[in-house]
This record gives sequence, C-alpha cells and structure tokens, in this order.
Amino acid sequence: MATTTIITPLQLLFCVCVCLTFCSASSSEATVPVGYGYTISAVNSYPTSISLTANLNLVKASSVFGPDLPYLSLAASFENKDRLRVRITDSNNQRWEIPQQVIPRGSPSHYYPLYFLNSERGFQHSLTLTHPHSDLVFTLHNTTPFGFTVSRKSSNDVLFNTAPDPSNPETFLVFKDQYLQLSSSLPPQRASLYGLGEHTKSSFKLQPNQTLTLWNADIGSDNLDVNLYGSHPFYLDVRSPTFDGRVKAGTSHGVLLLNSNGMDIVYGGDRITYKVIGGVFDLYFFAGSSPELVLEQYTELIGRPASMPYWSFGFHQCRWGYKNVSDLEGVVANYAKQGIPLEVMWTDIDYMDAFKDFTLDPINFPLDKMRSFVDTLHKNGQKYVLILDPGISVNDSYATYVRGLKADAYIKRDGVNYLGEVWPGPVYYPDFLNPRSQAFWGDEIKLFRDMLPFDGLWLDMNELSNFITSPPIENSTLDNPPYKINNREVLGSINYKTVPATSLHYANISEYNVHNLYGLLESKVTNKVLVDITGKRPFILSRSTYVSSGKYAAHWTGDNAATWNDLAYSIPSILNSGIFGIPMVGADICGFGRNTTEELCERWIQLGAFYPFARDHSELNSIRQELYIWDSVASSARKVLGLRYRLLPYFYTLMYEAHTKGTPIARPLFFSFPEDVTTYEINSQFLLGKGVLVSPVLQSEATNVDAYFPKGIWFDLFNVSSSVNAESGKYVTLDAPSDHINVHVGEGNILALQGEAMTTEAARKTAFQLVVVISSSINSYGQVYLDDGEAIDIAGVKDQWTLVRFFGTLNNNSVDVTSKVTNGRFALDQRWIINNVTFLGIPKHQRLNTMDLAGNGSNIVNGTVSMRKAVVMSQFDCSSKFVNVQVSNLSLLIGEEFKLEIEIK
Ligand code: MIG
Repeated sequence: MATTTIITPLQLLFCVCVCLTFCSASSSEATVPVGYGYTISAVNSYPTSISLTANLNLVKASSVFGPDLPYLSLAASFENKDRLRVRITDSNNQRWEIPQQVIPRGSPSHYYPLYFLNSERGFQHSLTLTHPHSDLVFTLHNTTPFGFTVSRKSSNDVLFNTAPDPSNPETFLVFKDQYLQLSSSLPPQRASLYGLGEHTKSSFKLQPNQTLTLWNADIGSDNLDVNLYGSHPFYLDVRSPTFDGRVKAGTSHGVLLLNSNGMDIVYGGDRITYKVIGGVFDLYFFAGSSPELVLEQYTELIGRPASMPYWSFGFHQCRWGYKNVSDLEGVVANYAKQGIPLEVMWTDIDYMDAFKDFTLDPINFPLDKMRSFVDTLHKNGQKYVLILDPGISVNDSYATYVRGLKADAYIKRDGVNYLGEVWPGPVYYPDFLNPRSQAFWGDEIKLFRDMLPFDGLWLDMNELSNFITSPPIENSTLDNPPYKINNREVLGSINYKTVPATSLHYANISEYNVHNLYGLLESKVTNKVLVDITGKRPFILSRSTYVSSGKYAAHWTGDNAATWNDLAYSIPSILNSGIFGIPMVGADICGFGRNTTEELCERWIQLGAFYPFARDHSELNSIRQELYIWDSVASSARKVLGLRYRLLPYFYTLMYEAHTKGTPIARPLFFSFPEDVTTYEINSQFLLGKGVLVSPVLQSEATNVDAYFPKGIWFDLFNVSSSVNAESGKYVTLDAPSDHINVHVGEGNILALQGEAMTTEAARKTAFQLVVVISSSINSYGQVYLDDGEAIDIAGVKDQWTLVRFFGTLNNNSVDVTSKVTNGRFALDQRWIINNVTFLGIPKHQRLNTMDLAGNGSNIVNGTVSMRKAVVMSQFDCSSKFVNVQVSNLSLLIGEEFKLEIEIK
C-alpha cells in the first residue's frame, strides 16, 4: 500500500506532461478514459473531531470533456448524529452551488489549517471519522486513486463505496469544469433503491442497467424512463438481510447529491455512477435506519412538506377545454345532482384572454359571471383553483407585461430579455431569483385575486417549457456542453424547447446552473405571496419540482394518458413523490391524454379516490370524463369517495405527520413492514399511513386482484365483516367486481373516521367513529389531528388545535380503548363527539360478556349517560375466527380523555 507523498505543483506539471504523452500514444483503439482519479495529499482530522478535511491531487491528466481540476478539497462532517455530509469541490475556485436563500441548510464545515500527511501521523491505509452517537462511519482510503466509504458501525454494512476498480475508469472520481463523475459500488442483490426522479416507471424499485437523467423538461409523463418535469437526486436504499444476520432486513439509509445541474445517473445494480455537468459533489448520507426515519432525516435537511388546507383533500374536477362559465356551472350542478362530492372546480388556460396570465376571456369567462360563479362555489362550501403559466405575453397593450418590463423582471440572454414562445405566442419569463421579479409576480397575483377570489394556484409549464428551441450561442460550452446528458427530446441538446443555458438570471447566474430550480423558485415565491395576501395556508400545485419543493407545493404527475398502463404507473409515481418530500400528490384521474373509457375511468376513480391529491383532469379535445358521465362510474365514485370522505380526518392527520416528520401520506408497504422483503418489489399496492392497504384493479376486464398482505389480520373497510388473515405475508386473490376496490385496515391500527358528505366542510360536522383493530401481539394505536384546516401555523397557538391519541388493548378478559388528549380545548369548542366505536378482530374463543365505561373527567358522565342508550352489537367475522363488536349511540367528547372497556371473560 502506498504512503502518500506531497506533490508540489512543479512535480505535478511534470506528471501531467508525462501522462499526456502516454495517453495519446495508447488511446488509439480503446476508449479514452475520462479521468484517472485523485490521491490524498493531506488530511486534517483531530481524533475527537466529527469532521475532517482532505486535499486531493489529480493522479494524471486527461482531456476528454475538458481538463481536470488539479486540486480538490474534500470535507466530511457529521452535521448531526444521523446526517453525514461529504463535499468535494475545487480547492482554488468557488464553483456553482445552490444558494442558501434557495435551499437553506447548514454551511459546509470550514477548512481547518491542514497538517500535511506524513508517515509519522500514521495515515497509511485508511482513516476513519465517527460520531459518538452515530451509526455511520466515514473512511478515507489512501489508495491510488483514493476512495471513501460510508458504512455502519453496528453491522459493518458498507452503504456507499467509491473505491475505484482499476480495470474500470468509470469508477474513478473525475472533476472537470463541466464533467463530474463519482461512482459507488453497491452490494448486488442486497440493495433496493427507490427515488432518483422524476421519471415514469413500471417498477417502483429501480431496476438495474438504466440511465436516469435529471433535467427538467415538458415531456408527457406517459413516456416511460425519460427525464420529466422535476429533478430529485435522492435515493432511499433498503437493504436485504445478510445471511449471518448482521444486517436486519429493511435497514435503510438515504443518499442525496445536492446539485442542481443536469446529470445522468447510471444505475447498474451493483454500482451507481453520477455524471454531472456542473456544480460540486455535495453528498448527504441519512442514517435511517428505518425508511420512516430516513424520510424524517431527509426532510429535516430540505424542509418538511407544506401543510395543506383541509379542503384540498376533497375531490377536484378539472379539464382543459371548458368552454365558458355556464359549462363550469353545468359541471358543478351535475356533480350535485348525481350526489357525487365535488370540493374544488378548476379552470385551465381556457379562462384567460388570449392565454395571458391575470386576464379573463371577456366573452366566455367575463369577470362578472366568474365572480358570481366563484361566490356561489364559496356559498356552497366549494373552492376554485386556476392555472398560471410563467411566460408573460410580449404585448405593449398588456398591463402585466408592461409592469414586468418596468420592474426589469425577465430572464435575459445576450443583454436583452430572452424571447420564448408559449400559448400566448412570444413571451418573456419572470426571473424568480430576482427580488424585483418576485415583487412583480406577487403584485400581479394580488391584483388579480382582488378581482377574483380564487382559493389556490396551479403552476404549469415551469420546467421551463418553451415551444421553440433557440440556436446556441456560438462556441458556448453552456449551450453546448462537452458531455451530453441524455435529455430525452433531442439527445445532446439541453436547450431543446426550454430557455437556453446561456440565458442569465439575477446576479448573472446562468440558466445552465439554475434550470432545474425554476419550478421550485416559482412555487416558493407564490407560496409566500399567498400567505401574505390571504393569511391562510396556501394551496399550490406545481408541475416542475426540485429538492424541497414539497415545502411549498403539491404536485401532480403531469400528462399521463388514459391507458391501463398509465393507471398502473401512477402508483410508483405517487410513491416516489412521497420519497422526494412531496406527499401531496396525485395523477390525473381517468387519464389526461387520449379518450378514456367507461371501464378505465371507473377503475381509475376507485384508485384515485385514495391518492393524497384526487383530481380528475383531461386534455383538450379528448372526450368528457367527469365522474357523472357514466352511471357505473358515478356509482363507483359515490362509493369510493364516500370512503375517502369518511377517511378525511385520517388523510388530514397523515398530512400533519408529513408536515411534522416528513413521513409520506401514501407509502410503500415496506414502510410498515421493512422486515418483509417481498414488500420491496411491490408496484401495484400502497399504504395510506401505517395501516390502510389499497389494492386496486389495474387490468381491463379483471374481476379479481392478486394482492399481497403482509403479516397480520386485515379487515375490508367497505365491509368489516370480511377479513384476510395472513399468518405470514402472502398473496391472496380477492374478488374485485367492477364496482369494487379492495381497501383493508391492518391489525394494530385505530382509525378515527367521520361521516360521508358532499363537501369537506359538511363532513367535518359529522360525528366521529373509531375503528379499533385489535391485535393479539401488539397494542393498537392511532391518532387524529384537529384544527381549523387553514391556519398557517400548524400546531401553533395552543387553543387552535387538538391532538388525540388512541390506544387499544386486548387483555385476558377485556378489550379496551383509551384516549390521550393534547390541547383538548379546540376540539371541545367544536363539540365533536365519537358516537360509535367498532372493535375488529377479537379472537373468537373470547366470549363477550358485559361492557364497562371507565375513565376520568366529564366523559364518564357523558359515557354513563350515553351508556343507557348505547347499543352493543357483536357478530362473527366471515372467517368465523373473530368477533367484531360495535358500540353505537355513544356521545364521547373527542376532546376529553376516555376509556371504553368491554369485558369478554
Ligand atoms: O401545453 O394548460 O400538464 O395539465 O391541461 C400544455 C394546458 C399545457 C400541460 C399540463 C396540463 C394542462 C395543459 N398544459
């Protein structure tokens, strides 16, 4: 093993010359390596420190994709016990990094004065960095070229390993101005990776041998395996167990490469290689070790998901091509007439005057009619959301445009405003990095909202989308970088149908560097503006996203198509969004592009009713697909939206959990069952929260579904007397006639449900029902978070929210449920009661005897009073293995602690 020697710049120069001669002589047949890696020349690390820095020297120069940077600095630091940061950048020059104002985060640990390495300091082979309370270990390997590993203290499992494979130059660290390469090996068979999007995938778990390109683009999500609207260089790695039992199944960690530049990520199963065209390597490792903890740690860094208004969990109807106000009114009326809940009506670009933002078509969507339309919606407890595109029509008679010009708000190229083209024709694009543009955008939104009181904004086309491709500036390595990422539309052109890379933002920041941030910046500015204007929690839906977008906006998966495949792909897509920290997500229900069919639309609303964000949306000129169009769809919609509305308190509490801990609303099965390796492969089912399992039909003409049930007892939420008993995880073929989707609640869960209604406002006025799924192995648990549904400061002022936790226990001779209340005042003021408690899954051999109410506080009184009227019913579940008990006619105040016990001796 070589010891490191100090190479002076002079020696290095000599070295470079030698290499160049050598390379050019030998490269005629084999492909020329893109680089040769680096060695460690110096390290500074105090024995007790939780950070270290190292100087890296280039091994030998290469010329492919430009010259190498000769000197790099590496800093490894534990930012806390669960987060290790490894940053590698140029020693001599500052390079592009995402500004702190865009994504606030800790600043990189500063570089201490360096002690140069020598053998006396004992750094011969490797040097490790640990943290007293962390399971992660960082190790520098003093090889030629050098490498580093991140491993676990508890198991020695290697999580990330950049040790180069001498026979494969693709594994070397390469650092050039416009080409950065870093590669890690992965334990084949044991690493299951999720994330690295945004892409439409047929499989949620990443499959080997693919290149994942991250470059935001207006590409329909009905295209598989190509770069789409957003970029998220983050993955979750769920490990299968080792044979010796060292590593437990489901041990998970996360890896973020915080870099906004375009990149290809080559995933080979046993290796992952980043090929990035700018910026620096800023890697974050999140220790987990459960998937849930990884998300908690990831969103702690990037920002927790935004809180969403209660109403946004209602059902949304949208379409591109609504003709006029009476068309909109007709749709709203038809929903009411058919008894299908409709919470939010949307308008697409049709409402605008010649596609100009902040205008109304004076003929078809005139202001007076739109106002009364929106007023009527509001009177009925409904909401209105409209679309905005970033491009501002270039037109001297358009006041918004003129104000933007005056504010000098637009992105520039070659010293003038960059002229693109979108729906209104020629456009300039606001530069959301520019404080003047932020103010301009905010003022326009405010002016428009003063005119028309919309409830939320839909941000489309923010990749940025452009209908034209401008010619590159000659000899510009920004418009035409040496390494071509695999941008889908035209291989090699990052400028294809977007704002060209040579365009300039505020402070001369190039589009090349911030391209992937545009949607994030627009969401962030828009969120702030809406908070300022309304004083309420905003609802923003953004097509383009980047790391931390979830802090400001919800997301939909973009332009899918009305096909059975697209229906299926929507599951990996929403699960990925959750992993990216954007839990409020849905796909266009019944399909956006192409004509849907009655059968597909029926299956789609059955699944879509359980997306966190549930919106029916379709493309101009496709057939109408509102849920009342077909009787079969209407009746399925009533059934599944009925369950969704009953589950609203559950959805809302999951939103609260997402907002406070980062846990997704819709989750892969392995979040609750990490020890069950079968769950790693599942693409066609998901969980809402911990314990509601959704198993949709995804094929035409199918009337049953093969659903996987992890270990436990599961009860059908549409018919609780039907259960699946999985002693260990197993596939079960379930009936799924055309009007049915299988939704089960698993043992150990307690759900607080409310009643069905036509709006979320009305649903909130109904009594609560507790569903307590008893388990003989664990205590049951559930919680409900209650507030006014729109306060900005979630769980802020004490009197304005209540959290109730429920605990259920199976005892030798009784089952019981108790509650623990935090800040009961709010719930008490709302007079919310629980009128019904259902225990599911009491083992049959236990015979029911009497029922007791015990507790403290006024609920004893309430309970005793209602006890006289309370009705207790028990029945065997269909499997005849369990007894379900329903206690109805109660009036337990949910804001008051109680204990309800049923003797079964
Ligand atoms: O060029 O506004 O993804 O939902 O209906 C298409 C019209 C622009 C793309 C969005 C889609 C929306 C459509 N938009």
